[in-house]
Amino acid sequence: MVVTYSDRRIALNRRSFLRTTVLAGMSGWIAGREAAALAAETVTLPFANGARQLVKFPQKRPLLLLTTRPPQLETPFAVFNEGVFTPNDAFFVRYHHAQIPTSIDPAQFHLQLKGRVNSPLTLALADLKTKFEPVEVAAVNQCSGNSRGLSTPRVAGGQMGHGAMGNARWKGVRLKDLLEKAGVATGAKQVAFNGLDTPVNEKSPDFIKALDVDHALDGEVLLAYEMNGADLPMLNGYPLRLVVPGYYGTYWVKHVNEITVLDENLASFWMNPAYLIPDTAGAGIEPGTTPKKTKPIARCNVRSFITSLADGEKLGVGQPHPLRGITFDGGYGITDVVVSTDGGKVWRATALGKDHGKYSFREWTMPFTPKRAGEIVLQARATNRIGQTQPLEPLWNPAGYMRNVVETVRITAV
Ligand SMILES: Nc1nc2c(c(=O)[nH]1)N[C@H]1C(S)=C(S)[C@@H](COP(=O)(O)O)O[C@H]1N2
Ligand SMILES: [Mo]
Repeated sequence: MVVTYSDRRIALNRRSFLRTTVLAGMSGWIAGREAAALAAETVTLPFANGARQLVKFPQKRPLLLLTTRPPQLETPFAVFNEGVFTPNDAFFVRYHHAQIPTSIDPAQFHLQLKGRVNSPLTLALADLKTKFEPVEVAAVNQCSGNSRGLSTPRVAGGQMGHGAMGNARWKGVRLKDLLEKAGVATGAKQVAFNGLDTPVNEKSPDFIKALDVDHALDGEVLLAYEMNGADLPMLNGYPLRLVVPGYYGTYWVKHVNEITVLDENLASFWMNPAYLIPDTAGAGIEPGTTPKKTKPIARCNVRSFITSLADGEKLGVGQPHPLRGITFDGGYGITDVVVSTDGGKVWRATALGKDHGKYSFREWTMPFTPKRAGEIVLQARATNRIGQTQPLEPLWNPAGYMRNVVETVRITAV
């Protein structure tokens, strides 16, 4: 019998109230027969070398394994059909460095706010939860490289399908409130965020990201300690993470324990040269070339997905199947999703579901009944409030960032 990690975790949690044990067994978790048994279940993503084991990590259900150290896990796409909020145990995981915290005592954790401020602060987790107004926002966290595996020509980097995104209700405190308490010095330019994870050697650059001061003070950026009504899972940044609504996941620093106000732009590998996109419409350039001019990646572009059907599924002719999916953008708000069931000739309106806020996934639905037997090519295309939509042909860039082409699902009516 396979003893999964969760069994051990439950046993540990009974003994200890503290969070300190949560990832304690991680070092030995995938060994011998367990690994073989777990490897039996795989998902195959639609590109070469797309087979992924479904592997269970602490506080997670089995997710698609990209790398083990650091854990990089993708959400099985079917999860997105279950609702617009991604359950914590299904939420994707992304790290750059293998030395990640596996045990944090919330009573010992402190956040430091320093640099170009009038009075530096050191705050305990309890201070954050009791001394500042709690706020909650529904927002999508999407990796810049979500769907990168589908780039043609292929590009280097984590070969992900569409599962490096998720939507949650994030609860925490406004970054603005903390910065105002400390008092930002005049002339400050950026605010830098560092978390508890570190590279395995001192030559690799620590993962530090920064936001412009105006952005940091806009009242929307949060330091979140809860996700969907529960503590953040360890792998999603326990006990505190940055939430930057509308912006790609790279800015959503996990395990944040150090905030530094700077009077210049942060010189960090992870700001430049990493995470730069071509400074062109849609961040696309001629496939195989190098961009002439770049800029830091910022807001998510418009996307929509069909979630109720997957490639290769069969529907009965004359059998109604309500089509369903999700849509989102970088915070302007989706106004419209149209769907084609004939490979892009005719596009029909869909109904948008409940609006959970302009940063959330939103459901769309459309009644559909296959009329005759044969292949059916399904596509969804969203438009946002400022008229941005999804390209019909994929845009390409060297890092495979910001894919948002209209995706295609091919099914068969029988
Ligand atoms: N401390 C820390 N925070 C981080 C990262 C990291 O490597 N270290 N990766 C970032 C990237 S690239 C993404 S896409 C998101 C992913 O968030 P998740 O792991 O909670 O899904 O975390 C961001 N925050
Ligand atoms: Mo990412």
